[in-house]
Amino acid sequence: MKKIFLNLGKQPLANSFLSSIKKNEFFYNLSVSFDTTNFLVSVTNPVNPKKQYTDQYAHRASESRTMRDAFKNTAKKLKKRFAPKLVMEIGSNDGVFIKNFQKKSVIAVEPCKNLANLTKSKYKTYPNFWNKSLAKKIYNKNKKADLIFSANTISHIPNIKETLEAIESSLSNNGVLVIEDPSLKSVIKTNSYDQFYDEHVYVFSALAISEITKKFKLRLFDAEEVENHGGSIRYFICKEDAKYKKTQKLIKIIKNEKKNRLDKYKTFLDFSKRVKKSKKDLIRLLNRLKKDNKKIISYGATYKSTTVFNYCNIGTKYLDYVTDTTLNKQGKFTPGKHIPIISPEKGFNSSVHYAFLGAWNFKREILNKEKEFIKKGGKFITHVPVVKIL
Ligand code: JHZ
Repeated sequence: MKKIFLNLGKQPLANSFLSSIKKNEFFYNLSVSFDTTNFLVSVTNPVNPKKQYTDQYAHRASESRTMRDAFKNTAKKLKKRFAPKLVMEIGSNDGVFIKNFQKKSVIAVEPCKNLANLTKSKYKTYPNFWNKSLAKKIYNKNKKADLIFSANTISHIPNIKETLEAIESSLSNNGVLVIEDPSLKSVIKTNSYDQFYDEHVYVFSALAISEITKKFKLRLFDAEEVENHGGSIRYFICKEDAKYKKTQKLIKIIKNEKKNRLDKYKTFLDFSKRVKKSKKDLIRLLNRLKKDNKKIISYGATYKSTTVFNYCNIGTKYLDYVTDTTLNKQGKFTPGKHIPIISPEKGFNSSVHYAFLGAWNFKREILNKEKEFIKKGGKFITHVPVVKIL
């Protein structure tokens, strides 16, 4: 049974960076539920993917050094462990993962045409949504895949049933599905409620993945906690009768999730109380800084900050602008709150007193890069795990 535990109010699409401020912007109500039967945490009423994954899609996975390195290492490890002959990636974005494989051994699936265009000249790229009919088309033309990889994508597809069925039919007998998505344990522990937005339809736990895969002739046999995006889990899944044995690592992760009570509704109700407090604390801090005439900006026009700004009602009253390195976000306005986005070269300088870490998941990379700013007295603000000045 699905039970709502969090209401983050009216939200725009996290990806809808605006070229000009328009009046009829699309908003939906963002509430999050816990399913007491399979432990799945999901957005209660998901948005139609056709509205989200358009040819205007903004996020480029290779925009941070941290992620470029992470994908390179992951590819290396997977090659060594599974020696796949045919690799398929679902949600290949700008090709940051597949570029670590030989051209001929890779199939890319990417519904956003602007992104698919970036990889199609080098790799076999299907510019389509992942579903059963696409899967059939692909495995009829090619072979079945020995490795299906998907980072930050399976959690984005509302129809998990069809997604997993299509994957099961596309895997070779001992093929492996490796998916990586933000971990529920990290979200709850670090109070990162901004991991909930329209695209993050699910925030998975090993408990939930284990339950749900069982229903589709698949089996979770291994998992690994990784630092990516503020704490993610990489899941290793195979067909139910494949050769892989359940690992101790997985058993430990599931045990730990139970210890953290990720199978209990009460855990999420408590989380929801902490989220309300985080909102109050952030507004209080920003009001205090504004009273002292401080210039505050935000660092990284993340999808996550769309949730924070709209839930906490943070607009240009508090933040002068947002800086972001992504070219196609610059010159635009943030969804819902319409804060201008500019390049760091233009906006990240000594006139800034405080920078809210929209990209808190890259805290280490950013603090390292911005030593000069800190040396000159500039400060960062974060809301993860609690609202504070760093
Ligand atoms: P980042 C996106 O979410 C959307 P977002 C998506 N739904 C998802 O699941 C995750 O990614 C994985 C900028 N930046 O990665 C670049 C700087 O300006 O946290 C990015 O625009 N300077 C697919 O948007 C943004 O910040 C820097 O030094 O929440 C980071 O976005 C660095 C490091 C980044 O994902």
